Amino acid sequence: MARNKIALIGSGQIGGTLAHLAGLKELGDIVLFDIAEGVPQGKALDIAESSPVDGFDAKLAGANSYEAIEGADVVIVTAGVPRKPGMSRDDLLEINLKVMEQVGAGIAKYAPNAFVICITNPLDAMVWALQKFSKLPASKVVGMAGVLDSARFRYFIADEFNVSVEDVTAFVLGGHGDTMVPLTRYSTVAGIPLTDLVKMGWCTAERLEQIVQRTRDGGAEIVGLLKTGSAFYAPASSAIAMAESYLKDKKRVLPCAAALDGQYGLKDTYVGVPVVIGAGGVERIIEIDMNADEKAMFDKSVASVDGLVEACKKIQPALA
Ligand code: A3D
Repeated sequence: MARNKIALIGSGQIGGTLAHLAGLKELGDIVLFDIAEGVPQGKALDIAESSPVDGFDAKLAGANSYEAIEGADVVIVTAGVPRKPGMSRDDLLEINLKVMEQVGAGIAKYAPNAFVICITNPLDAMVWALQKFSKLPASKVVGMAGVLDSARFRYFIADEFNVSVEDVTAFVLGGHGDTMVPLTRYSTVAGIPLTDLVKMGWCTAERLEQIVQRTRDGGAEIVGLLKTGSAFYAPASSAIAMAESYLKDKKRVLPCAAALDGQYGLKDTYVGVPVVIGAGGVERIIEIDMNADEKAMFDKSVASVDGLVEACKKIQPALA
């Protein structure tokens, strides 16, 4: 059986980490693509040279031409520019929209059967545009944000309660931005909802709200510390979990930015919701029940995504 092929469009901080993780997990052969000459080639060679030490078999190649991604099973897109301190994700919109146009054309030509995971910000608008530019089926184009936002929430909860991260599940929905919706009612420690843990005296409602807010600000916290770029280890791990679920048909239930076609009363939009990822791509969109407060937060988040999508349509009328 031939190995899977994983193409990484963008070989910066996240792209390089993705290549390393995909190698370590033996997910397949890896192609790093970038417009910067030498960077994808250098990273590919460096990671390949680590393979004898870590004992993984994978071919790694770097490229500056889209032909190299031909026939890829999975394409993970990080091409574009990341945030600098003081920049919001939305400030990136205009530059990265142009990048999505090029990337979409490259995928359409060379990897039309791939499962595509977009990471480029502003996430929900970029994955929406990438699906339009590439014309791939909506079930094969998905955005990574919820896995990362939920992982941050899980980490903060595990740290607060001094329990294993493995026993914390968390649910963060909505757009990937300041309006994301961490759902405490659906987040648990070993199945016990966080709202019950507050009743049991594990922490106060105020403390839980602080953790929720830290989750919303999780990206900015890292940008503020790094000063020269944004988070890349946890974003890469999160996208690899999604790729692995597709390649191994694991059917994991993961919060992802998915194309909605009537679910949650929304159409022609991408927003973070729980989905099942298997060999068919996004095989199912799970519609959870929300109470009035949660629905209000979700609606606010959707409105902010809509605003970005409208901005994309103004910049690129072909998307309208
Ligand atoms: P960075 O290290 O700058 O890598 C981006 C790479 O894209 C660089 O190597 C560029 O040369 C390359 N590039 C630029 N334009 C093109 C193009 N037209 N075609 C191909 N490659 C190009 O950034 P990064 O890896 O830290 O972040 C990548 C993206 O992910 C940014 O947009 C971030 O904002 C975003 N990001 C999203 C999340 C989410 O949770 C959604 C988290 C962290 C970062």
